[in-house]
Amino acid sequence: PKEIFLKDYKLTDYYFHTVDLSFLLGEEKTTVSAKISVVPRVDGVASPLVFDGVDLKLISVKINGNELKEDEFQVGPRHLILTSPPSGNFILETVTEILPHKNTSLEGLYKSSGNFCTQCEAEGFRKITFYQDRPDIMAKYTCRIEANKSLYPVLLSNGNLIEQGDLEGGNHFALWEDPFKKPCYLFALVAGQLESQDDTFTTCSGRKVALKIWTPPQDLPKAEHAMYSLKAAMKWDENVFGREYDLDIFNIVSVPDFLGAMENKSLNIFNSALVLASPETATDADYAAILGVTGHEYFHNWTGNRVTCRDWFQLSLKEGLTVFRDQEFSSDMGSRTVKRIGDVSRLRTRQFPQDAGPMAHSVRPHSYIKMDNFYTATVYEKGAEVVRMYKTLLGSQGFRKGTDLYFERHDGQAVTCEDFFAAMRDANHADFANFLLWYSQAGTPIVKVTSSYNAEARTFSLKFSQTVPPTPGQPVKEPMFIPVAAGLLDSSGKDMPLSSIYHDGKLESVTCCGQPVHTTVLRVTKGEEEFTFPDVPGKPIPSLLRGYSAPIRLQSDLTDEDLFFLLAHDSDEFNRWEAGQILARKLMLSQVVNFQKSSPLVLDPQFVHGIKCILLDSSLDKEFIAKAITLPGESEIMDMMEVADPDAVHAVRKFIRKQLASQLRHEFLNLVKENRSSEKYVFDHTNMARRALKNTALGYLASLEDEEMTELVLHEYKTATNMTDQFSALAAIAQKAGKARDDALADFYNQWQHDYLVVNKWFALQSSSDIPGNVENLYKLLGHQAFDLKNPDKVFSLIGGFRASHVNFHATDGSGYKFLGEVVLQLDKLNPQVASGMVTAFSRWKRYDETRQNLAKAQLEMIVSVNGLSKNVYEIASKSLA
Ligand code: HT7
Ligand code: ZN
Repeated sequence: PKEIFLKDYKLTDYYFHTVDLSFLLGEEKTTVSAKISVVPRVDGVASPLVFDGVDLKLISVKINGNELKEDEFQVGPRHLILTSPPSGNFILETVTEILPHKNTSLEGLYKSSGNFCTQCEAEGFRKITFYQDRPDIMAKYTCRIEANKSLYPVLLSNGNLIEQGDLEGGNHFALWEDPFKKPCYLFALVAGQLESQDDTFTTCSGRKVALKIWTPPQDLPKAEHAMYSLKAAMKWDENVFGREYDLDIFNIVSVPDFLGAMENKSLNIFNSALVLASPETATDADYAAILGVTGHEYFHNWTGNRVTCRDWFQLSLKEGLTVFRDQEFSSDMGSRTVKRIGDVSRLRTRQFPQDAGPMAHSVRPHSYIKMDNFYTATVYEKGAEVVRMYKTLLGSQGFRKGTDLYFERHDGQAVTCEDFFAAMRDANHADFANFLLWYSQAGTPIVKVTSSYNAEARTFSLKFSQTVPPTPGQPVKEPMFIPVAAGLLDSSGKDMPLSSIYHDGKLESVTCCGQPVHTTVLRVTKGEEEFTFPDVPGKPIPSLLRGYSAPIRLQSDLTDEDLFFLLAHDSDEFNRWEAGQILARKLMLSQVVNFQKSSPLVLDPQFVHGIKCILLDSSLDKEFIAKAITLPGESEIMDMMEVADPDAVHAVRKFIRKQLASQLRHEFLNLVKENRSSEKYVFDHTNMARRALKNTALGYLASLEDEEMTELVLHEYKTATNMTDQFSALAAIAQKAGKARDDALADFYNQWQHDYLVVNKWFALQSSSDIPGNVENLYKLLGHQAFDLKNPDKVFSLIGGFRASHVNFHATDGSGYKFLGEVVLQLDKLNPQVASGMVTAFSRWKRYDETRQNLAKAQLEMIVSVNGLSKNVYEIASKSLA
């Protein structure tokens, strides 16, 4: 397959001014008529014009009203080429036929549970009609939809509804007009039996916007939280970024067969799991995801839609920025620290491994075979960290000046990451040194820092050295610009006031409005660099990388004693959590060594004491406590090992959890009792935090596996009044194989079998289970009546969930690898995007021992040898083998 390179970007010879689409939706086929006004970029030049088109049957093609003769165009499986178009502006009209009911790829126009819907990002529009399917072609659209009225009473597209009516033969039509020019990936159409929950939002300039959330009729009551989230997002974007909504209507449609959610102009389409919620059926995590994703898609209206990407290599321009915006939104709606902890954990578990593996790529990739494979944690999450670093360097006001300038300069344009960088720089007259390397260099920088205190000179120095590991195609790296937010704690745990710093032979002031600060941002830009704080009265404990100010791996010379001190005192709550995590990682790694030597495992009493202090500190936020007492995940520990050993890491994590539960049994029991839910479910931070703490404590207690605790967990399961508590209790019971587990899982399915979203949780809980030999159970679940390989959510739950159980997926008999290999091939025939998402689980096979390596490699080789494999799966599998 052909690889596409960023360096080969070229403007097209033609652009499009207006696009008028007309759809006749039928049960057997859909007819799409497109009328495009074409403008040559250079007048008088008449080079061939190439349109993308996949799985389209061309019925007719006309230029300026005249049917083209056979020698005036060529049509193939992926293109339509006008060989000698007119030299000036002209109107192209095509008629094509497509088969939405046969389209299982979930891109282009397809049917989702009986309703028509579209997904055009990244390159799905070419499955609808012939077009120059790339984001720098921006045009104004109208869309006429005609369909049977009783089967498809609701007909939606982008922009404003300007006409509708009934037609002969039971059909009806709707005509939509979008006044904003847009790239085709933002085109959307929905037709079906839907009802809407309606509300309004009055914008800051006093315009009333109609808000509609469309769902199948039975789901309508579950759209309330999504509506709340949408209104909150609209208000927040006005307050924080000064961005007002620009049309009179905003629609969200909830469909069950959809990959994630999509920001189509004024017609967002969401997977139902990201819209529907009720206290009985959705967990706090679901509620939080709905808030975040609703915000994310809405925020795209400015960051992505009004200002879009020049080409797909610039994806992070819209996605990194919009993830940053949704993270900030969720922070402002709940707890900033807890949100940051969650986001950093996600980065570490999802992005770091990618940055260290065969698919490592920069935030702006240099090449791709299939763009869909680059909707990655690197582009999204690391991209968001890059945006966050601008804010860290410029402060809130400087950052806002930068975004204001960005929107002012580029509204209505398709631009690049450099344009965003330039707006930030120019609005602040800032010196960003080599900051742009964050877009082009892959790999997670490793920063080492050592500290020294000179009592005589009263100075405290920090010496940094950085390296960026080699990644595929980038063997040698340059030093990056790393903002390190730092503070110094005195012996009582208070922040020392900071006024100046020696750096590069100069004394620089770090005051703010003439006042000393408690946190300053060190600009680390070289391979080796030193910063010295003057006038430090006693040896401080440094708190470094506060708030996780850069996406790096920091290795400091802090002792365990220093870390316990930070855990107890740091004014930066993120770093309090971080200190606990570093201690836990050290502890876990030391016990992994013991496990591998068959020596007894031991738990450091100081660690237990540190956890106990956190548990009993009533001044702390309860969700923060829940996070602080949660051990780093198995993948994080494996990531730090020379050769990843899933069995050892699993055994150690289990051992420490059980020890903590046993030694802090009394405290955990009290937490469960004190934090039980009342009847009414409330979605706010206080209540979510209470539930998080109770359920984390319950999970610990269940790990004891004694009769009393089994009784307790069963009691919590039976008396739960909301899904958060019920599912947490079920997960706690399911830790241990046996009758209690089997009965509870059967009971849960019986209760919820009518609700596919809850059943998906039930699948995920079982597939991600660490109980020995669980792969057998997976084969059974594949054949379960509620499972369907065509539905991506079910696949993510059952197959995606399985990858989370390291012990079972990496079983040394190869059964886990074999299972995944078989499923990937079946999936590839139905939906290559979903299949390639699953095959990534193999990509880090070289991190394991020889037995596992051979087994995983054999599956990858088997996959790439298959005839007719999709480009999506081929790209991941072949790069993994390289
Ligand atoms: N911008 C959207 C991307 C998206 C997507 C990409 C590939 C395949 C399916 C997809 N569904 C949605 C979603 C977002 O990040 O906002
Ligand atoms: Zn997005």
